[in-house]
Amino acid sequence: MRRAVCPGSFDPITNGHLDIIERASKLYDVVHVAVLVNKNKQGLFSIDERISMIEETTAAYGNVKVESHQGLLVDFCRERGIPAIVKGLRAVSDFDYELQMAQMNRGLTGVETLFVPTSPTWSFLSSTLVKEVASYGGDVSHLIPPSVHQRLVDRIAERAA
Ligand code: COD
Repeated sequence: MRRAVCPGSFDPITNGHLDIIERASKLYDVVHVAVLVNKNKQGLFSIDERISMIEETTAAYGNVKVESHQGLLVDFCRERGIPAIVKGLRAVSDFDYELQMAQMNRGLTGVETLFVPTSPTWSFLSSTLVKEVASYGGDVSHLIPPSVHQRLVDRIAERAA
C-alpha cells in the first residue's frame, strides 16, 4: 500500500492546501495529513478545530487520514512506516527552506520529499494572508472552503468582542 504524508500547520486549511492534498490522494493509496503542533506558536484555531476542518473538507477524497503530531515530522513518518512527504511549492521563495527541510529529513531517516507545483490559482495563498485579510474585514470566501470561512468569520468576531 503506497502511503504519503502532507504536513503543515493548517491554521486554517485553505484551497491551496486542499489542492495539494487532493492531488496527493490520487497518487497514493492513503494520504496522512499531519497537523504539526508548534508549542512556541499560538494558533487562531486549536489543533482539534484544525483537524475537524480538514476531516470535513477532505472527506470526499475517501483516502485521507488526519492526525496531529508534536515533534519531528520524520518521527511521525517512522512510527507509521510512511516513506514519502508531499509538499506544495508556491514560488522560488518557498524553495530554499523546503529544500533544506527535505535534505535534513532525508538525512535523518531516509524519508523522501516530493514537491507538487501549486496551481496558479492558489500560488499567492497562505493561511497567514487569509487571516490577515479577514481580520481587517476583507473577503476571503473564494480562498477557503465555505465551512472554514464561517468558522474564521466567527472566530475573528469572538476575538474582537
Ligand atoms: N499552494 C500549494 N501548497 C501550499 C499552499 C498553496 N497555496 N499553501 C500551503 N501549501 C503547502 C506547502 O507544501 C506547505 O509546506 C504545506 O502546505 C503546509 O503549509 P502551512 O503553512 O500550513 O504549514 P507550515 O509551512 O507552517 O508547515 C511547516 C511544517 C509544520 C511542515 C514544518 O515546520 C515541520 O515539518 N515541522 C515539524 C518539526 C520538524 O520536523 N522540524 C524539522 C524540519 S527539517
